[in-house]
Amino acid sequence: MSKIVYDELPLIIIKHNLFDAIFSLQGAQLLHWQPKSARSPVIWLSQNSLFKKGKAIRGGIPICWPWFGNSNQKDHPAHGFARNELWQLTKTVIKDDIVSCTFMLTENEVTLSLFPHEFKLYLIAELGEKCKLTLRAEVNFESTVALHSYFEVTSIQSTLVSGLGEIYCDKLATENIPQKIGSMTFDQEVDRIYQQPELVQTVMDGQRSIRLSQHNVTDIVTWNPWIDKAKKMADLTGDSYQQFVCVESAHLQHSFTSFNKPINELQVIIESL
Ligand code: TA6
Repeated sequence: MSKIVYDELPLIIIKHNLFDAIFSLQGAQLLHWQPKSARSPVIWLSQNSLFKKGKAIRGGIPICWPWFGNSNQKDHPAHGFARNELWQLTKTVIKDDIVSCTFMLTENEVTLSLFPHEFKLYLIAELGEKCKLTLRAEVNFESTVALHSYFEVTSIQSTLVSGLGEIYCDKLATENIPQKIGSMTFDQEVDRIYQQPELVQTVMDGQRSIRLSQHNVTDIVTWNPWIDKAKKMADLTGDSYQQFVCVESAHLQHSFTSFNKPINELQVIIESL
């Protein structure tokens, strides 16, 4: 395990006999995970992403907290501040079959100006042939959360996501009607929140399957910007929208934490099959 600085950001590089992984300390963001058994990375990262202080990295698994989406308050960053702040790597355990890293973020001047509450936020990442991510929030105030995961696919047009359930809210005017209820296929921009997902989703692109096992997740968000929106995104190259699909583990419908529920955890286990 080593630490480097890439452009403006400190990265943690892990080379293990079972997998390779990279984290950004900004956002405790998993940027790369490829088990030795996988033919290509499981997690997608844009070739055009910025690595600048305070700027969101395009790809990987951004942590959206203490709010998901756009805030109703001026100057509040989309998807909260957790992905833009520098976390601490507080614990690392390296074993033959697994590497466990615990990252922590707590309040600072910037966060207090946006969210006037003390808090502790932990990401416990357990990497091996599987990738288990547990997000734990300790704050006696309302928050919502999402692990905004970008998964690498051969081609978005040949991708099907199953296990989504049948109830969803579509954030777009023109929705992409799935070919099969409970599954999602992609032939235009998709931005959808599934509100009664199954415990397991599978991302299939015809070459491999990625299985997602969820714990304490109330919503699954599926997103692909498609052609027009991708063209407006400086941190996406040309047709790179075709190489990823976002399938996000979220807790949106009701507070992830609140005064009555000051501690809560959400977890996803990712497997490349
Ligand atoms: O998760 C879907 C979404 O909320 C989309 O609406 C789109 O905004 C995407 O997240 C990416 O957001 P970002 O702030 O990372 O550009």
